[in-house]
Amino acid sequence: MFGSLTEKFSALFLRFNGGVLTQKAIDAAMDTVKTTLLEADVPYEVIESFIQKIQFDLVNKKITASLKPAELVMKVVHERITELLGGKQSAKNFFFQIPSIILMAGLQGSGKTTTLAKLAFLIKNDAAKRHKARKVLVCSVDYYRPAAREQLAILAKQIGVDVYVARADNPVAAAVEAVQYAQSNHYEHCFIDTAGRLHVETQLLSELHDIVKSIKPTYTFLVLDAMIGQESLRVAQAFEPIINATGIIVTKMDSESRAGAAFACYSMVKKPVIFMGTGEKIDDLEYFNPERMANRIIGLGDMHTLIEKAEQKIKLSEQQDLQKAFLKNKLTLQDFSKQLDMMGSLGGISSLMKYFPGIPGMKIDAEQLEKGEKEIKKFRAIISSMTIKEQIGRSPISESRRKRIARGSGTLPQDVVLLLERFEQSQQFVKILKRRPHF
Ligand SMILES: Nc1nc2c(ncn2[C@@H]2O[C@H](COP(=O)(O)OP(=O)(O)OP(=O)(O)O)[C@@H](O)[C@H]2O)c(=O)[nH]1
Ligand SMILES: [Mg+2]
Repeated sequence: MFGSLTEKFSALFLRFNGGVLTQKAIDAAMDTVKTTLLEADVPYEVIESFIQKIQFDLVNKKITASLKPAELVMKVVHERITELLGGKQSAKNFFFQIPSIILMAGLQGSGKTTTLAKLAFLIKNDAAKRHKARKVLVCSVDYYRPAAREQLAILAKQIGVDVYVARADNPVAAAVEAVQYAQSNHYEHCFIDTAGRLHVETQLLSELHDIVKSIKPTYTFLVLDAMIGQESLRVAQAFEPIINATGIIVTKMDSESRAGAAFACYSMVKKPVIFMGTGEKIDDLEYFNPERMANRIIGLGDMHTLIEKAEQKIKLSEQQDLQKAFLKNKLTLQDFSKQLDMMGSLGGISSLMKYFPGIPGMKIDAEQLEKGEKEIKKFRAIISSMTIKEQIGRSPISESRRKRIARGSGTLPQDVVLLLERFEQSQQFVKILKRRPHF
């Protein structure tokens, strides 16, 4: 996501390791910060004031025995990036009140419809975890592109929410109709999807203005595509007076994009980024947390988000089973396969890497990564071609069995040997971990 940004920040902190914090060193570091942020498409004026603040902090903060120069620089940069992204205040998780009307606004192709579906899915999923059900209605008031309404209907079906098809022939009346329908049918959340335009246009804005005035949404989200760079600032500045957004959703964060601009929105329009889209799938949506994002940007990793992701995507019973096996020191190939499945549900190695400290800034060989992912796929296929007894270690895997398993999984006998070696290594690892006093 921020590959090069993180890489540069990590290198910057390394430069201070063991060094002394002289004015010359600070100036040189600030030059690096400036070019790094410019490359990430953060607007110049935002960078200027950001750097002034960091310089002020560095000059005014004392280096203590417990804080080395590199750590001090890192701390100051971290604090200021957090502030730039919205501060600690907006780190609180956002939640949707009941009942609520949610309006999506943004340019064409920014991801309004996709994000609407992701939000509806999130609401349903969160409620389901608490054994609750939510009545959600979605309605598209895009009267320019018939396929847009069709797209929303398909997504709604996928996630199991109701679609309202308005009879009115204009977007404002249609939105009013949908909201009235939601209210009289006791829907807890009603989403309104609006039409986008390629550029900011008066007609689009005045239509949005009328919709907002007529339905008075509880939440209005401005959806910004991270890939459009500084254009997103102009969009935010044009939309904001009209829609008075609750917050911003930055989409396509999974692309190696110039997301810096979208993040600078907070300092320009004073509206927080609340969610970010990290892919095309329905659950590729994360709460935006400025402090954790600052961690990721400067290479401290983001284990919190990873753990939350794991909790969301992996069934509690599976986590517990694995934990039990782990504690009993009895990991079987079946458990090993479950571990691999879990990695898969979290998006594979490349996706996991982003959350680990230090790793995002390191150059990872794409070839190695691909090899690792392929290996995992192979291992899962091999284990599923074994008999249950083989999987739980009751039948030793002889040479003839190895051949049979390889044939069944479309792999080679040496792949089976490699899997058994890896499994053995993971057993050793468990033993070492268990010997540690705090485990
Ligand atoms: N990679 C990636 N793609 C996304 C993300 N969000 C949306 N997209 C893709 O962006 C494209 C446009 O998304 P839509 O949701 O149709 O955008 P829209 O704003 O509703 O577009 P209009 O209705 O035409 O104005 C689709 O191909 C989506 O799959 C994201 O977070 N990551
Ligand atoms: Mg759309």
